[in-house]
Amino acid sequence: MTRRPDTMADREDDPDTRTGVATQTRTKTARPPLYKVMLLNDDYTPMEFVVHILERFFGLSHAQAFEIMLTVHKKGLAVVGVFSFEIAETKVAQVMDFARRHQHPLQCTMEKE
Ligand code: TYC
Repeated sequence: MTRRPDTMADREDDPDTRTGVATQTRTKTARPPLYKVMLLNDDYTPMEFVVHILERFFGLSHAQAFEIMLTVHKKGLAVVGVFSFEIAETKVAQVMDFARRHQHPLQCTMEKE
């Protein structure tokens, strides 16, 4: 049997060295970004009002709401929940609107996690 010199054709036949254009695409499964919703402390909003907001808009128990309110009061702010962009935006709007209607200066913000 005559042996041909090593050529590109031989390399193409070898499964370990085959060259070509990769056509397989990665299926994208990236999760959407999440947003932290935070309450900020101030000197005027009554503690019970903040507790009520946490129960009403964030579904927290009275005990959980009181605990988070105290964290905000002592540390200046706290994350009260993590949501998709649209849900976070809605929570912030609900809190800000409710506080404004009751003439309290309470501030609620959101930030990408
Ligand atoms: N610091 C307020 C007070 O002493 C209470 C308070 C808690 C206000 C949390 C805002 O997000 C807040 N009455």
